[in-house]
Amino acid sequence: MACMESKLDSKTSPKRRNRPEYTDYRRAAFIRKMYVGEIGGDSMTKNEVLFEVTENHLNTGLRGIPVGTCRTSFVTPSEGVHYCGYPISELAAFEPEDIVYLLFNKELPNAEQSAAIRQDLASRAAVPGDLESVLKTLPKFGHPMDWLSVGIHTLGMMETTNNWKDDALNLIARMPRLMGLIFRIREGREENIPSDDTSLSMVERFIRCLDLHDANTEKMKRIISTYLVLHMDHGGGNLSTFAGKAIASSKATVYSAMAGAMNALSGPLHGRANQSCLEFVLKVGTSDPAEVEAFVRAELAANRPIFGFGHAVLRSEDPRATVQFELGSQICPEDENFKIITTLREVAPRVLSENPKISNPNANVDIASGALLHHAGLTDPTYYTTFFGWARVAGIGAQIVDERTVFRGGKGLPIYRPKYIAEGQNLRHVE
Ligand code: AMX
Repeated sequence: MACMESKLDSKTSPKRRNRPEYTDYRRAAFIRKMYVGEIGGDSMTKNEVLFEVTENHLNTGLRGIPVGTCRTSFVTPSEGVHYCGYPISELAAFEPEDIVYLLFNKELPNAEQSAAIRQDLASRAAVPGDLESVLKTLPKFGHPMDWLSVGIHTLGMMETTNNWKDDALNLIARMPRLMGLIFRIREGREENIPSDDTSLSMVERFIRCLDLHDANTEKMKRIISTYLVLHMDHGGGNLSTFAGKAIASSKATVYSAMAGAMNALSGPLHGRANQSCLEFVLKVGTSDPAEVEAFVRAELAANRPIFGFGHAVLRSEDPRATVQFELGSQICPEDENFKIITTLREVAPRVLSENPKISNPNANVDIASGALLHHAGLTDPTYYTTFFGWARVAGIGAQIVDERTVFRGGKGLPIYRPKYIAEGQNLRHVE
């Protein structure tokens, strides 16, 4: 096995020393080059050494090890996620349909293309079977992410074309109805569900299905639209995207791959963190700075995480958090939860900075999304990860289509097969 002297940061803990991203100067150089466009696409030469694998890299969850290329998005430590080169902060005001177009076509649509993608999605939107009857059989106490995964599988059983792009776009177009039905049926509001109106936008179709009489639908639309745009993609290696692409590499269907991706997203270390964040905000329960600081310190003393702060890649406030704070200050500055997260945003980074091992004490995307969804009338945090999943279906779908139909001159990537090295398994024989 090739071994290389690692350049260790003297400030790093032994635990961090084992992480490739902190120990391998080649990775730092690789990332720098990638961000300035020296690596990727046509500029990559086939023989260039990108990374050297040492024993330190084993059993680290592939963290930081380059395994492929991504045409839809990348993440930088300072500006966060970019879709097809555009920093997310510049895309936040677009409609979700336009960002679906961007992820699939790698260009923002002009007015004509924008109208065409809406029409295309509308033409694919009708659910091709009795989804309601299937959802009505599911246990009401099951987690909404499990409902989402079953719902996606069910859509696949109802119709799969086996054309990667058609299946990905069909699923994106059917997600609003699936999402609305999950809410309605799981909450026991099974009667008088409005029929789908495919002439509406994706978010409007979800809101129509939800049919919450006391909700401010304009605010809800703005909050959910922004949420979807901010969460649609996040590079190629996040767990749900990676899992979805790995499953699709066996030529399983888009629906099977996406249901698997949603299962990965449902974990508390991945997508379900946004549910935990709002639960955390509700637990803080005050926007008084001194009380919030005492709460944060008590949580840290009890070895509990300060939800909504920190990030594996970003080293400044996540621009997706900044966008949502700006949105909240426009539409709900007096909302109690919004006031709590505003105080947390001032207090927590200062307290977390006292601990030098925390790489990024600033707010992440999850700090604000729950407070905004709550303000919109979606008050049960158990559902929040399904919005994340809804959004990610676009990015994961686009990445699956790229891997299956664009890479290797259109032949698609081979089936994923990373190497594992045998441990504790000396050859022996049954006596
Ligand atoms: N509260 C308490 N401790 C924190 C912390 C926080 N917000 N952020 C980092 N730390 C701790 C880590 O647990 C780690 O401790 P350890 O050495 O004892 O294991 C140490 O500081 C160093 O961590 P790091 O290198 O700065 O970050 P990471 O890549 O290991 O973890 C993350 C990143 C997001 C998991 C972490 O910051 C965290 O747990 N945050 C709180 C939970 C949260 O908000 N999750 C949502 C993530 C949103 C997202 O990524 N999309």
